[in-house]
Amino acid sequence: MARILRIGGAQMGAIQKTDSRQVVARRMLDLLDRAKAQNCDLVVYPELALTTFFPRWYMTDQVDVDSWFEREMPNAATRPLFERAARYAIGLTFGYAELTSDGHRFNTSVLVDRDGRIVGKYRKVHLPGHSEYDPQRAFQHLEKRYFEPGDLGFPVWRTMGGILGMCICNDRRWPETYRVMGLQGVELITLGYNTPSTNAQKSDEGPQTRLFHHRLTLQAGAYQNSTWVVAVAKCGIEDGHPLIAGSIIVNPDGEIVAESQTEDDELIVADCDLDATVFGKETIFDFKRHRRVEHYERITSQTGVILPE
Ligand code: ING
Repeated sequence: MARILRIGGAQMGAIQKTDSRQVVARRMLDLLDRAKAQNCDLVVYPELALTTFFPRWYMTDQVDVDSWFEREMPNAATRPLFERAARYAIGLTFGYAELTSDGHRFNTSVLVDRDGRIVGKYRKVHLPGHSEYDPQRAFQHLEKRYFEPGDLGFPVWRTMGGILGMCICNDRRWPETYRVMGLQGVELITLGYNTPSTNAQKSDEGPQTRLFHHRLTLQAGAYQNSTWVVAVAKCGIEDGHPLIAGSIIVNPDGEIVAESQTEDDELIVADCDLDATVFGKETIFDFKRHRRVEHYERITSQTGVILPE
């Protein structure tokens, strides 16, 4: 028995501050066409796929900030993408900045099924960076300024013959992200990311270290929860600021089965057999047989460290 989903990781190169959503949408449509040509079932786009990574810019005027947000989804810029994907019977996930009708702002990702219906929404829980201008940093990372922490938890959805979940970028660095979905039986997790190639606070940390931590966390999350993980970059140099590429598809054994080779728009493809998750879930990571929750209390009761006497 095999439940194979052919996954297309639609890595996107740089989006400049002046690039319109319409120009970006055309690039996304081109990647969708490439995915169609390779008979993909689901296409995964990056975090904040419609615009440049605007949290690198310090803004004080809310009108300027809100110009980076979407008030409805689909909307004028994305409707062609939804319509063509539905015509192709291909599912999508992609990230965007969400401004809700009651005035809340989230770093959001949606899961769209083969009929073009939004079946799942996730709002980024782990927001990195800071909320005020930090002159010590080589560049700003103001996600805590522009977004609220996600209020939907880490849901999973039954769709496309399996159990799928989403997270976003910094979430991948936190083991809780994968485990909460693992405890719901997740078989494939998609995520987009925009990761600066250098550390704004540690000048000697360059892209190689960034790429090492990126792969490490994804491979660990996949293996420790016996799930597929599909991670797709927005990369390249945006207004002088480099972002890592390294889009990868990781199997339930934690092995990388596909990886991008460029820092541009590029489609990586892999056949992901969701049944490959079963052995791990029934043996080494059979949570109900092996976990000892009576010893894990600190994980949910404590936020920070409490040092010993
Ligand atoms: N970007 C980065 C990420 O988590 C970051 C921010 C990089 C935080 C490296 C810590 C270390 O990949 C986003 N958008 O979360």
